[in-house]
Amino acid sequence: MGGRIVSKKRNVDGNSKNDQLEQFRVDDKGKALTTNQGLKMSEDEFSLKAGERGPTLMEDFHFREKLTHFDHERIPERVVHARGFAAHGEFELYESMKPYTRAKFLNDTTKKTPVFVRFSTVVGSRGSADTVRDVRGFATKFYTEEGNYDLVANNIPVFFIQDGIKFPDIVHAIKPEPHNEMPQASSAHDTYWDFVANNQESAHMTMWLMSDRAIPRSFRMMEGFGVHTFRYVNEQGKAHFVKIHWKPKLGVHSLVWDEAQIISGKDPDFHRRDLWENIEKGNYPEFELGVQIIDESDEFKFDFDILDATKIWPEEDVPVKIIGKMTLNRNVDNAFAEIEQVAFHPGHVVPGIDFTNDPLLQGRLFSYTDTQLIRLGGPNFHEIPINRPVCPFHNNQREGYHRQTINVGKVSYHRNSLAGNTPAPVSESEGGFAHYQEKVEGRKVRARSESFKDHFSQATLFWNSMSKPERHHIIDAFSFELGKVQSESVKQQVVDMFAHVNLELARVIAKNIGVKPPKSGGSTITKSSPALSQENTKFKPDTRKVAVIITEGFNGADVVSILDGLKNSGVQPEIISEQLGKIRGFDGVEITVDHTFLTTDSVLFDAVYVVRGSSKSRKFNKQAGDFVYEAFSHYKPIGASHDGKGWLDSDDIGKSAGVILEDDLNEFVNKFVNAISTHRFWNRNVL
Ligand code: HDE
Repeated sequence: MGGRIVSKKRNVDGNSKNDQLEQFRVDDKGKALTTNQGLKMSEDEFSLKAGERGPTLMEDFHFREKLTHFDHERIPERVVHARGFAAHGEFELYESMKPYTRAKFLNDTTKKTPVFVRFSTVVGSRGSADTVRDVRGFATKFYTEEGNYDLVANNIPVFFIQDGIKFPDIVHAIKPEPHNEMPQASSAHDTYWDFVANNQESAHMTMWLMSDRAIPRSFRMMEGFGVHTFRYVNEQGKAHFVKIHWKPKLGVHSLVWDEAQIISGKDPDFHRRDLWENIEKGNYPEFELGVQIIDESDEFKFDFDILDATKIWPEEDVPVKIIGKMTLNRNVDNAFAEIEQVAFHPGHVVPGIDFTNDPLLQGRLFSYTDTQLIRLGGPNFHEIPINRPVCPFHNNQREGYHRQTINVGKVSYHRNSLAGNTPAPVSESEGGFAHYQEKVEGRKVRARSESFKDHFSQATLFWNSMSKPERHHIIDAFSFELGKVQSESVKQQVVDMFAHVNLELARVIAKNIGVKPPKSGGSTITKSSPALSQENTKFKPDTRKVAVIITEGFNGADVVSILDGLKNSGVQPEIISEQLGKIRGFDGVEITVDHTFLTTDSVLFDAVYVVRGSSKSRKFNKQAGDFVYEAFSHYKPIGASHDGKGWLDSDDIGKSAGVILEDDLNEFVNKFVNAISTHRFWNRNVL
């Protein structure tokens, strides 16, 4: 096939999805320019005209083809989750799940399953910023030998609504308001909060949305949750209820809100850049797969309905069993072809995985194919390379827009005799999917089960589980968002509603936003779930970014030894100075500068190491001082050499928690790395 080929890096490598994608990759480099019909062209910059200064001619097929293709380059963005980024990887199983599910990729610990994962925000349009306050999508396509299995998850374990029929309502409410299309990518406006107050099933999810979970530090540092209760079904036909989790090896970490907002301007691509760069550097993100399992006979043993998607199963009550690990190890070749065209669907399952009657899940089972039909332009989107299963697929579906398969033969119906009655369904023992035979009976009703009507207990459980700083962040987030709401009535309704979650919480918010403090409310729930607090996650120095502020005349030997010490601990230092190029220490050591204060910003780093040097430039000193103070006020670790201490004198920064001064060189690296592992120091005196 002319023109098809490819960088060595991506060549066939035994990953069955990568091997399959190889045949579709085209490298145009070094080739003659042709039309789409393969005609080589002698000119590509001037349209065909009647005279040098005359009108362009209709006959110019090259011009028409080029412009027409360009005019049709865009497809509709996803109605939700429009902005996203993705990577390839693989899943390996630690322990066979055979007792629970017959899914082959969950039975055989010797096999690796190729995966493609798309992370996203929900509300913003495709060009919006990464670090907005929002839920993150976390959708994984497993290319298994039995067909594609999609785990279309979020980084928050519950949802705004309980029934799929209300999805257009919540989305209309949270998207920019229709009359002026503002605000972009934000829930801080009247219609979202009006929805919340008048649809109180959203209480629990709103607590999560106002928490640090909604401003993750990185896609690599988020949990993923399948949200719904699914079913695993084993070879004997026995079923268990399951909830599915992804647990990041780096722990679950967040930004602070002020920082997140600044990053939206300084680097709107912050999360995708972080994912891309770390994969390029070989810092492959890893997530462990966990399952919570409930026996069918225990369905009614909980004080909530396990089919209600606004409820979690507290991990302390139903432990998460870790069964495997996913590693993301390859960036995409082409964002449109792969990330924009990938089509996920919670209904893409394999034998051994089945649904429950969760009314939210039931709604999703309809919506995803429907949305792909408009977004990807017809029923053959499964043939787009990123969406193709790695196993063969055969049926009697034919034709439609953009059909690529050339099905040979004259038979395209079942049952037939002309093709020996094939393609034919196969039995379960031969790998055929059979729906779980759940017994259902009932009247046709438009109603919601009584067991779905407690909207506040788990919202309180969440609040009870938060640490002091996390509670402060939640109060600040409510106060920010409701502070942007215009309607006094909506503000009051929300405060009155959240009094049922926690009276004190509602009173503080009421004070901050200038409405009447609620007189009644409160909750009798005292239970907490430590697993919900990010304070109980893993803290590691790995891949944390440290800004090294330095000018000419530094102590080269010391700096090199400290940078090596940091790198050996997994930390990623980057050098910031007055200008790009190289700078020299007084002992002749040279260091390459990565950024200036023009090209980067304090908010883009996890910690700062202030080396200084001999620069007397007032501008540099001012910029460096601001940089350090900003990091300080975002509670980040700061390390300083003897020279660098000068920037820390004011505001007593030098005496604060998480500020490490370089007294003894060896000790310094250890102490600074420990501080970096702590991530943030909340007990600082920050105005
Ligand atoms: Fe989605 N959702 N959703 N959703 N969802 C879509 O499908 C929908 C829900 C989630 O990276 C859409 O291809 C309905 C819960 C992710 O491509 C659409 C309901 C959870 C993604 C759709 C829900 C999700 C989507 C838009 C309520 C967490 C991005 C474009 C019944 C478990 C996937 C598309 C990607 C995308 C419908 C609720 C996760 C319109 C009707 C709950 C991660 O089909």
